[in-house]
Amino acid sequence: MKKRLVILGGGESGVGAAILGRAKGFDVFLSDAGRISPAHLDVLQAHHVRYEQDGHSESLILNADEVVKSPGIPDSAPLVKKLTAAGIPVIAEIEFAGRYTKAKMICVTGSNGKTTTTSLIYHMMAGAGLNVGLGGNIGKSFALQVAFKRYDYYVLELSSFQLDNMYHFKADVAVLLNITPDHMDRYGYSLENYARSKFRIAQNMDKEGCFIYCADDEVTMKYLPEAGVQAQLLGFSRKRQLAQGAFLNSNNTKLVSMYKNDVFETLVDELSLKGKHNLYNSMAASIAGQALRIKKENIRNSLIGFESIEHRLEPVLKVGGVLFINDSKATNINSTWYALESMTTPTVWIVGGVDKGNDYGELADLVRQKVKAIVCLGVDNRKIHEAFESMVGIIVDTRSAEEAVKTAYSLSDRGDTVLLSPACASFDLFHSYEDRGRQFKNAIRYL
Ligand code: UMA
Ligand code: ADP
Repeated sequence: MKKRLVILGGGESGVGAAILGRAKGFDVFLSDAGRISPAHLDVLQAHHVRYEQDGHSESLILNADEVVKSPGIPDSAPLVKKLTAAGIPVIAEIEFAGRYTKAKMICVTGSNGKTTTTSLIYHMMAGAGLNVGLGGNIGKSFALQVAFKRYDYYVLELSSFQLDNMYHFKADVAVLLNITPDHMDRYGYSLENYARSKFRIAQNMDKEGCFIYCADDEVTMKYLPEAGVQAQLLGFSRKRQLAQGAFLNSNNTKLVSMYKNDVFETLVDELSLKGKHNLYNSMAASIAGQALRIKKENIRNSLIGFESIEHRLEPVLKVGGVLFINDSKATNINSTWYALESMTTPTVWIVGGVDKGNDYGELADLVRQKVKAIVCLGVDNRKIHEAFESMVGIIVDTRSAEEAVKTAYSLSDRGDTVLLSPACASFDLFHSYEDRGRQFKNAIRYL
C-alpha cells in the first residue's frame, strides 16, 4: 500500500512538498486552513494532488503515515499537537526533500542576513561554474526543485521554523550568522529556545563538515560550547584575529580569510555590500567559498560584483538632494540598528508596523546621534512615541506609504536621507514587507 503523506499548508513549501510526494509515489493529501492562491491551485491540479482548503478535516489528516508541516504553522496548533500525541511524525519540507537528493548542502541561518548571505554564496558558486540551486526560505521551494532539477549543490536559507522540524537532514557547510531576538512568540519568549533552534543547523554534521559562525555574537558564543557541533569550527570576527576563519587585518583595510593553509584576502573598500553587518555576511561567504574550494578569483569577483538585494538597505532615488533608502526587510530591532548605524547624513526615519516585542531602548543612542525626525508608519505607534519623544522633536503618525513618503520629504532638507527601516512586521497596513517596500518606492517616484 502507498504511504499516506499529508501536507499541512498550501503555500510555497506545502505545494512543493506535495509535488515531490506525488513524484515519489506517496498517497498525497494537502490541507489548508485558509484559501490557497490561484497559482498554487493550478499547480496542484496539474499534478493531480488531492487537496482541501478553508479548513483541516481531521479524519483525512490523522490517518497519515507522515505529515509535512508548513513553517508558518506553529507546533502549538491544536492539530499539530494531536498528530504528535498520535505518534505521527511531523517534519519540515526541507527534511522531506533532503531525502531525495545527494547534492551537497550549503545552509545559512541566523536572525538577520540570511537572504543576503545565501544569495551571495549562490552568486559565488554559480559564478564559479558549479551546478547549484537556491532555495529554502527564499524563492521556489526546495522540494519543488528536488522534484524537477538535478543540482550538485544547493544553497539553502533556513529559518528557525524550518529547522524546528528537521531531524536527519545533514548540512555539509552550515553558516550561523547571528542570534538576536526575533519570532519570540513562537519560542515561549525564551532566547534559549530560539538559540537552540538555530543550532539545529549543525545537528547531524560530522568532521568533514564546516560550521561557520560569528565569533563576535554573544548569544552564539554562549550556546556554542553546549551545542556539541562535530564539524570544523570556522569563526568570523570584526574585532579580533582568528587562527582559522575570517577577520580584518591589523589596520582594518582587508578582509582576511584562513581555511586550513589557504589564505584569501580582499580590500574592504572594494566589497560591494556596505556596512558592518554586510562585512560579516561577506566574511561568512568567503569562508564558505574556501571550504568549497572555490578559486580565490571567483570568491573575490563575487564579493566585489554582488548587487544589493531589493528591500535590504536598497538605495532608491535622490529627490531634491534627499536620498531615499528602502530597508523594508528590517523587521526587527537588530537589522534596524545596523541600518541606522550606517547612516552618514541627518536622517528622517520611517518606522513602525506590527511590533514583535521590540525593545526600542537598544536604538536610543543611534537615534540621538542620527535621527532628526521620525515618521511612524503603523496602526499602533504608542511604543515608538514613548521610546523616542524625549530625544526627537518631531514624531508624526502616518497610515500609508504615500503619506509617510510625503511627510518624510517635507521634513527633510537637501543632503538628508529618508530611511524606511521599520523594525516591525508589515501586516497591519501591507500584505508583506515586499508590498511595503514597493509602495514606498512607488510613492517616491510620484513626489
Ligand atoms: N495554514 C494552514 N494551517 C494553519 C496555519 C496556516 O493550513 O494552521 C496555511 C495558510 O493558510 C497558508 C499556508 O499555510 O496557505 C502558508 O504556509 P506558510 O506560512 O508556512 O508559508 P509558505 O507559503 O509555505 O512559505 C514558507 C515560508 N514561510 C514562513 O516561514 C512563514 C517562506 O518564508 C518560504 O519562502 C517558503 O516556505 C518556501 O519554502 C517566508 C517567510 O516569511 C519568506 N519566512 C519567515 C521569515 O523570513 O521571517 C520565517
Ligand atoms: P533575513 O533573510 O535573515 O531576514 P536579509 O538579508 O533579508 O536577512 O536582511 C534583513 C535585514 O537585516 C535587512 O534590513 C538587512 O539590511 C539587515 N541585515 C543584513 N545582514 C545583517 C547582519 N549580518 N546582521 C544584522 N542585520 C543584517
